[in-house]
Amino acid sequence: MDTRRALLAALESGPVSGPELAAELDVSRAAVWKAVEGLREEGFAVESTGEGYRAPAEPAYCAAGIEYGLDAPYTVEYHDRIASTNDRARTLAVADRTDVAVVADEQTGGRGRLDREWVAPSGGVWLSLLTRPMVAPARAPQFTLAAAVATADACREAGVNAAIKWPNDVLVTDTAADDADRGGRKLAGVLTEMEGEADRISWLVVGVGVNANLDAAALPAGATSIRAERGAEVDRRRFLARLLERYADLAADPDAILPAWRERAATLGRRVRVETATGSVVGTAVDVDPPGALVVETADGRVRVHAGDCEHLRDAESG
Ligand code: BT5
Repeated sequence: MDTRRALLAALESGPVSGPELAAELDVSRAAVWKAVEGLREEGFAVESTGEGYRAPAEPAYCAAGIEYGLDAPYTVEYHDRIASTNDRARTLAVADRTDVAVVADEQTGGRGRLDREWVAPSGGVWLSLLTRPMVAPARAPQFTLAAAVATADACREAGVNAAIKWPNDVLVTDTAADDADRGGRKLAGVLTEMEGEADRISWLVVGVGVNANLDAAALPAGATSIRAERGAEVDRRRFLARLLERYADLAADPDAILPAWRERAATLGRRVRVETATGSVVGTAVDVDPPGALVVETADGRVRVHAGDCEHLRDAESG
């Protein structure tokens, strides 16, 4: 472990003195001091007290702040502003990095699926997680589902009644206006990108955009934010840590992903219209099959849809 990481870990269990830590890590006192200064420069305001160095009571939303107390095997790279965290994670993938969470306060060129624009002003949670799971490329969709589950759970813990619309949207669905909203207001989306060989993913970037502390007015029509829903700011540092921890747990236990997704789904049991590359499929969404296909009961029988845009229909609507 490098000195910075070791220092962060040590601060978790209370104040620690420089000389003590230097002895423990077998590095010079100057190296410890440099690590402290480095954390402060990142925005993690380490305090100097009579008992030694102490973590700030309210760590800032920055790389060290997010890593502090994080129980997931990722390092964090933080940007105040960047074009797209997914683009940055792809660059890191090409540079042979892995297990990095790229986080930005603001994106100027955020992307949705099919090169659609993703609006990402300052105040959101914009994340791209680079990993190299040892599975076949065909199983990549399960990570999109896992990210949606992790996001929905983090939103629920923040007090927002979130549910998942297949395959990648996290929605708020708890108002009488739901039907008028065509199934809910969009709180978050997931964009998964990868490169793979025949039998193995070489890198996977799971991009998650959550409208955290934003005004609905700054977002496209039909979108909402955690702040707008709960009427108060969410602590983005804690929120993101929960999301990453939940995602790491699911990624390590793939059999848990589909059952968890089904439990949080707003789509199952609904009438849907799914626009796919080969036309639209209308019917009742009845299940999700591995690795993430939506099973739709249509007038002509069951259809499995692997990719597309899904719209929830009112029950009487036939499309
Ligand atoms: C998505 O695409 O929902 C995936 C969004 C992924 C964004 C993250 S942010 C971190 C990472 N870095 C990136 O560059 N991207 C990822 P899709 O299902 O195609 O939905 C896109 C559509 O959602 C747009 O066409 C708009 O209609 C709408 N939209 C755009 N910005 C939005 C926002 N902030 N909130 C809700 N809806 C939005």
